[in-house]
Amino acid sequence: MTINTAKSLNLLFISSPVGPLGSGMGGGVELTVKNIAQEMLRRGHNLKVVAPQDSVLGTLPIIAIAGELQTSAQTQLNNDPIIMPGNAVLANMWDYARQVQADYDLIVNFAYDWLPFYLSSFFTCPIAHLISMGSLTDAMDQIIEQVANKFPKNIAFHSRVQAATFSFGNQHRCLGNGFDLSLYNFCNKPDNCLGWVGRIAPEKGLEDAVAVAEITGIPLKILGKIQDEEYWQQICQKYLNAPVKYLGFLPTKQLQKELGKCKAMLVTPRWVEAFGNVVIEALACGVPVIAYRRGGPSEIVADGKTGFLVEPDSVMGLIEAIKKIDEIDRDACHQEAEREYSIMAMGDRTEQWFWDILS
Ligand code: HBI
Repeated sequence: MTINTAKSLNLLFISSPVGPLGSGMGGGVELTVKNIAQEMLRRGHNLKVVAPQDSVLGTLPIIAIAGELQTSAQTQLNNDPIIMPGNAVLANMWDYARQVQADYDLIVNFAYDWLPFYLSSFFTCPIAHLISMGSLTDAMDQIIEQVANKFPKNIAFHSRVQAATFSFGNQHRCLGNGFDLSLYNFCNKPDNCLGWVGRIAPEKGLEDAVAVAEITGIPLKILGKIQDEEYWQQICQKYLNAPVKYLGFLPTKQLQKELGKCKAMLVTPRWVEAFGNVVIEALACGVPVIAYRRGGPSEIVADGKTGFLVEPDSVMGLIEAIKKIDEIDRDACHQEAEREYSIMAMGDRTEQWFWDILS
């Protein structure tokens, strides 16, 4: 069947079941869904976003579904069984998709959950899966591999290093990510402070950034949702004198205003971050990024050009890099974001993926 690429597609996006869009519980996937949806509408496609109730996504058309939220996959152990709560919002979202699938050309799954992959063979409408994290559990690895074998075009990752955490990953497309860079203002004159942005949870390694603040005395601004309260309290107790300021989970407009004033952003993941949305947000504001050489951020930061890559888990490595931060041209950071990670660049890669699946 020849696909007329001028044709507009009818797209159904199915969001993550871990929290309402806009709550911050969905982490990076919230921004990913919003940005791709916004760009597909701008390109003239028709689109609806199915998401847990109380989701808010700007002016995007949401179909709100009730039900129990899903446990976050990161909290699971490698050989944990698949857990489905009673009246699961995940199941309810996909039952809705089943009912309306005839009205759509393509369903796009953003959830890192077993069910959407398992259902791929039961739907007549093709399902595209954008994988939001690296390998976490055996059960997810197995079901993703089954779909990758049966529908090889329908699997995409954000980064090569994330794809490489799956044994079958290197045969699939990597989309990077994209951001509405018009929301981020370039700041050329930073204050003497550092920034850390992300979900506050153990896999994000915030304690290392706080340790840097305590050792160097350089103030650290912390932005993001406190997902693990106990973990946050432990850090506050352990680093009582560190010059840190928690600014909360801010909307993009305020986040970029605070972030832009930083002389560098520290990225301290303990796990293989699939991508690193916050890295792009920093670069877009002209803020160099000092990141552990681990996961998605190590694929985005050009060492010595848009920041520095550091020995993973080395606080001293972070401090050494901070001393050299003036070598980095803040304008080069902004340029890189524009070239590779604009919403347009991501839209091109994503639309190409959709046409590939449908061709
Ligand atoms: N856990 N079960 C589950 N499902 C998801 O879709 C999911 C998650 N944990 C985190 C997450 N999605 C997002 O924060 C990704 O952007 C990482």
